[in-house]
Amino acid sequence: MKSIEEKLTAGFCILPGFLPRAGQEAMVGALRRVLEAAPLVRPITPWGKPMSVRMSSAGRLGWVIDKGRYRYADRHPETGQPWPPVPDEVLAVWQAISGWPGDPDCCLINWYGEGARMGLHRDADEGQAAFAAPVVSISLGDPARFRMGGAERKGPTESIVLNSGDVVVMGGEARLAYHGIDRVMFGQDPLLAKGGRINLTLRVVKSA
Ligand code: MD6
Ligand code: FE
Repeated sequence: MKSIEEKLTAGFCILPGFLPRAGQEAMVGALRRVLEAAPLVRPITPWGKPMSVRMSSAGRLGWVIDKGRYRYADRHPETGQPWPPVPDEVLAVWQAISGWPGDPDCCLINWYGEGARMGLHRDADEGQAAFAAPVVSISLGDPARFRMGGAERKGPTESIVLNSGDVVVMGGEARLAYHGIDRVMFGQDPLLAKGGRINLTLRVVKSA
């Protein structure tokens, strides 16, 4: 049987268990400090519905939904403060995997509670010049069913489970592929004190 990488798009890669448990715990500690300065918010979609996922960011830019528009902003929408720096533990993963000479501009932090999901989407707000860089994503906490597609929204998809410590890379042809989270298996992994799942996506941004 062909692997999901062969069937779908070149440049999509999963590194299962890339982060050992101690590294996951250290990362959660660093993220807790980031979220004290830049609290999670529940963005309202352009269709007026609150997302089920709660979001914040670290780095030069954060991804926000502002008056119904997706954009990168240099300040937190509620505190008005610049985003905290990306923790060193997170930068180390980017530096080990991305093959990109610089650091990411944005570390989007998504927190999934019980019942949260993320519809099929592309990460496409970073500007044409940024698409040469991969997106690197880190999963922490409860497992989730990740859906991976290709260049077309209506094209074939396949799903896989992402566990705590898994790292996903979407580069090359997969950089603009459709993907989403079908569901989170809430309460299965004790990494996060309140349960749930954190996903970090590290991106280079050239548009803002
Ligand atoms: C998630 N991940 O795992 C959502 N985007 O919760 C993403 O949206 C994502 O894993 C771009 C590249 C890798 C990803
Ligand atoms: Fe994404």
